[in-house]
Amino acid sequence: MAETVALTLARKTDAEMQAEAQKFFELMQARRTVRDFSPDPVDPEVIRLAIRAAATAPSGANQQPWSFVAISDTETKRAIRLAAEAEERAFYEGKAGEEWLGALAHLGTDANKPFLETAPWLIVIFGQRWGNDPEGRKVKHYYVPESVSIAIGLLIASLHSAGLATLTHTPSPMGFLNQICGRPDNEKPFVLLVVGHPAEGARVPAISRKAEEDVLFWKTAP
Ligand code: IYR
Repeated sequence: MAETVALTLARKTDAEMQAEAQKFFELMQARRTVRDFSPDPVDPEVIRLAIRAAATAPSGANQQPWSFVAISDTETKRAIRLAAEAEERAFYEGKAGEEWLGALAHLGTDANKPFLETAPWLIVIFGQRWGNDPEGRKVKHYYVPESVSIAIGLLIASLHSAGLATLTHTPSPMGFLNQICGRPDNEKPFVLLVVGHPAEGARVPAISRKAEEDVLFWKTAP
């Protein structure tokens, strides 16, 4: 038998649940992806706590197949910017193709990524394709993309709840991040998360969220 411990989770009333869910929805619906960051510093303790929250995510076989690299060092941010902009130039100058560039056009993005140096923090989230047991033998990891993506969702939610802006940046390919961050080959970069306060007067694209009936489908008793 697997070892168990008591679960501590207080039951809420319907009214409490609805109030909490409403509050969380209102918090999350105010989140926007930001590309215009203030250089103002952010306390590393906030970054640490957000990563601790992210690392509570459910994961395949509870293997917790992630690592987080939190970067505020100017030199490292510069190296990441240079490598990312090189990939982005290749993307915007041909690799993307007309259709992809068309889908992106409303965001107004281009190959310049000054925020990689301006923002006080970059967090690179790596997924561990496999692990090592205490004897150094390879251990297969399960559901790595799902697990890491859930952790990234929690990380973004935590940073947003702390009042910080984030940008999920994914230059492609991102292999340069292993080298710059000093992470081993079994780890794959999933997202380069840019974190900080928005620049004063920052603006974001006018977007809308899909209507509820286009994303939520009930199958309830008639
Ligand atoms: N990585 C590029 C392009 C890009 C792609 C998608 I899909 C986006 O939602 C946004 C940008 C860039 O960062 O500019």
